[in-house]
Amino acid sequence: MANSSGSLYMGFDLSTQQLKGICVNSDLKLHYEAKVDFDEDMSKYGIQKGVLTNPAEGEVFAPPAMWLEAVNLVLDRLHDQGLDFSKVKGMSGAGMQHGTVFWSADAEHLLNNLDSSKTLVEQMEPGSKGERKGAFAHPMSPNWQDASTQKQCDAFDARMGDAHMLAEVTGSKAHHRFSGPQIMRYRTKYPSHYEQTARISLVSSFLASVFLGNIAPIDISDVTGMNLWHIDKGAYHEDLLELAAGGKDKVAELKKKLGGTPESGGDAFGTISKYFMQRYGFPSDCQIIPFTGDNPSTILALPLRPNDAMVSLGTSTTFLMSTQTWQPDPAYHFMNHPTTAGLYMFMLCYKNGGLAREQIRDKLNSNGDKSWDRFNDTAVSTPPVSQTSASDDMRLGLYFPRPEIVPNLRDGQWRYAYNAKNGDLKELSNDFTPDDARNIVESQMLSLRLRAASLVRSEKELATSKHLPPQPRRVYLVGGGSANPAIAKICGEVLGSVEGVFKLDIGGNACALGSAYKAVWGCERKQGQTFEDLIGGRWDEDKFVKKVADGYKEGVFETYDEAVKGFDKMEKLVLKHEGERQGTLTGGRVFMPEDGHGADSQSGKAESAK
Ligand code: XUL
Repeated sequence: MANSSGSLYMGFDLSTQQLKGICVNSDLKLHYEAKVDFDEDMSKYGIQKGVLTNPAEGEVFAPPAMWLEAVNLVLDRLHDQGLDFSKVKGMSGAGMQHGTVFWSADAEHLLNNLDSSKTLVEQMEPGSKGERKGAFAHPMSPNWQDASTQKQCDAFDARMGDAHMLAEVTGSKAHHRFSGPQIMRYRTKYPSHYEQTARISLVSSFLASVFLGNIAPIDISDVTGMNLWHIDKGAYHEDLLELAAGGKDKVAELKKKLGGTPESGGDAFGTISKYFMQRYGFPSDCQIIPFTGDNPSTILALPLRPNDAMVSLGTSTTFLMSTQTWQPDPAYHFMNHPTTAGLYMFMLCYKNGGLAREQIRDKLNSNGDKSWDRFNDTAVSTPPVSQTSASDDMRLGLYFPRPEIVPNLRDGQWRYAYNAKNGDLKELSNDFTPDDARNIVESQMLSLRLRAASLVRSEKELATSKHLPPQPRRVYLVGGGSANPAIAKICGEVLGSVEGVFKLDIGGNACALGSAYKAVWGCERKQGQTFEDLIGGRWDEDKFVKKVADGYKEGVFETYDEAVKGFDKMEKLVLKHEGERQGTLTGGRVFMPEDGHGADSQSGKAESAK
């Protein structure tokens, strides 16, 4: 299709706390953006930070009815800004990964026959006493922060042999939040609701379904966040389905509930439903391009090349790369790339991030001041790993205000001195010192460097044409912490990205932008044209990204090479000590709950200097 000027494309991001809607043109420029904040706008649902919880069972969930209400509201807000929906030729969207929505047998009919004079929620979740009516067989959607499925996770790992084998097959070991274990628990906790569930969507395909007016397929990338998809075969894994469904004879029924997953991330599911044409004036040919998970969508916010990395510095930390290398491991995730067959998305998801840095900032300020000035000044004036000379010990630490899963460790802080010459580790007093400002950022970046090491390759330094040690080509920062120059500087020094550290400077939010770009690609690509090619061709580097820090620095990078070894050793030692401690406390099996975590990619207040 030709690059039709005047066309607009929408992208949505349905995250834990907000629904964002944005609009770009064919040249990828941002024109409109609006959001609905659940705590602010939807407090009547009783949610906090977008969710409801049942701490006794580790459950975290949210009502899809609230999201329906948010869809109307975000479109109303875009309309109030002057968005002419009749120009919208296509849309795509993203949803927080892993969450499931359980549709009733009436859902499809309801979605198909909506009265445009009424809101979505009044027609699809009319409220019921006793028997459920409306579009949902179950009123809640388990959230990615849910931690109620340890038993089911054990069963999933065991079904393939162990966590390594499950990761080998599905790209990830069993995780509490992943949809397979969640569906298994739902079936046993709410058998009648499971029975009444005609279809199961992920959060992304739920949102796509609303716009499509039919239950939309789960997309090729988000399907790999379920622990159910055999990545190599490109199909659901029968044994894992059997486990989730509760028997061989139940597999076909679960398959039907899940529906098919098309191979292409770019072929439209269909056109927008009549409801949105009549109520908002969308054109009848507005294409619904597959909606995907928030992390896969985030990597589409720019033409990310192999060996480029994205680091999302929100409440949690996420590291994303697009790669051809298939190297699964229980410590991280491999997922199908959302647009390009043969590519994978490598993802590291930490639970800790912004909060850990804020704690150190608050210790440094000590007067309740929330400014980052002192933290930043201290961080950049402290030498790498607190070494004033190469013979000094390196100061390393772990800072986890919340239980972490990379590695699987309780909340707490640990500080060590590492002697790089003889490999000795000495535990330090666990009290705060100002060096922590640098050491905490180093700690977070060293963990990324350690785990991404085998995926990055050697780059040639442009100026000298010299081959450098393996490292990312570029690091792109997104999320609240990306506004902080000290974090960007240390990130560049530790990860050593040869071209430096960059920040998206296009406005909007990376995840919603990725979706809008996916819609542009889905609608305007020529036969066989890849996402990278189309978006790369329209990408205005000077306007869309800003270099915020240098990367590779000879000498510093090599110092961190030594530090990574010490960091790895320190983590293993702490894990061993904690294992022993737990063992003596419980007298038996060591169980470290894998609490919720992840990249609600744009969350976290901006860690700017002011
Ligand atoms: C990823 C994850 C989170 C959610 C919410 O595995 O659980 O990043 O996608 O953002």
